[in-house]
Amino acid sequence: KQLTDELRVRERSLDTEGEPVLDVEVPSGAHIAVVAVDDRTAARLAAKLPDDVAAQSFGDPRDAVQAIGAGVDLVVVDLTSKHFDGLRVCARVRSDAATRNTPILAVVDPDARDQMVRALDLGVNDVVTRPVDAGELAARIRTQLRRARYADKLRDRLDESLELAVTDPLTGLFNRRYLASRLDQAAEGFARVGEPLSVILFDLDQFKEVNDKHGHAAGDFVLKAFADTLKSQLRAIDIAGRFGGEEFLVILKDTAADCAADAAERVRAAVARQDFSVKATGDTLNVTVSAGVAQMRDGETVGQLLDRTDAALYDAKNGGRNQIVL
Ligand code: GH3
Ligand code: MG
Ligand code: MG
Ligand code: MG
Repeated sequence: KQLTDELRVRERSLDTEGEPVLDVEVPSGAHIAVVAVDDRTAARLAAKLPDDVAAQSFGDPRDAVQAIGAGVDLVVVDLTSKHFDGLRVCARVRSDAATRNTPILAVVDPDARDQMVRALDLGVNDVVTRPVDAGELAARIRTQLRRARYADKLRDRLDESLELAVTDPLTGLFNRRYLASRLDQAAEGFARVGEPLSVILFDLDQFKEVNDKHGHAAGDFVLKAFADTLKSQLRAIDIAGRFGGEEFLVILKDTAADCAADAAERVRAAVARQDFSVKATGDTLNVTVSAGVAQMRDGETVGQLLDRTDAALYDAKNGGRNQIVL
């Protein structure tokens, strides 16, 4: 409930139809790079910038593309010289990952309409015509800086929302819904190119007892500690998540069953020797985990694969727990 409320608030703040919800201030002290055909032209153009920005001018496009990185907030490129391919600089700024979203302002000749169109096609955000009026330049810069900052904030909010939507809040691992979608995806990959796909289903042993004897908070603590161990024992490309209460699913792409079983055994052994004392109470808990492992077979559905994994887990429990069954 709390999570859905939170998501709804975020959703509303992402809604660009209504009132702008994100307040963005026009940044002062912005770093602006000015690029022109030679040092003198670049310096003259830089002199028209507002006083509250930090300007750096370049009379050589090679120096410019080298120096323009994440620290630059806006780029002004003078396209009016025949001897200087300013559009190349624009293209470079647009294609580089660090500057992909950096606003570009182009200076164009008022009668060179095709040049202006090409610049806008290339992703230049706005143009200002020669002779450059300092007031107009300042206004266009302010607008672009504000727009860029707004877009940055939106991107951050979106990243946060997406992360929330796929994360289990207690353990920080992926949640069941996300696991299901990744498993479907991996199964498609298996069906298409036959890349081996294995899954591990972990279930903490006698976990009800942990709650009963030590309280729900201690139970939560164990779940978190187990999640950390799980992550640290697996490869970064393995997809680990909380499948249910004290059940954890791991999707191992491009992995055969014996390797998956090795990984599961590594986790089991780590948990068995891990000290699960609860800091707050000083209680020492004896925590173990069981797991079922299965590899996807030809013609099998995801549901059938999970059923076999579950059956293997059941065997591990019946076999005395603290063990892996393949
Ligand atoms: P087994 O070895 O057969 O798996 O025994 P078990 O006690 O672990 O199995 P059972 O399924 O009977 O109990 C699971 C317990 O996990 C019951 C439930 O209260 C607890 N649980 C599920 N989710 C959470 C949670 O988010 N926090 C806490 N503290 N406990 C949880
Ligand atoms: Mg269970
Ligand atoms: Mg259990
Ligand atoms: Mg059980």
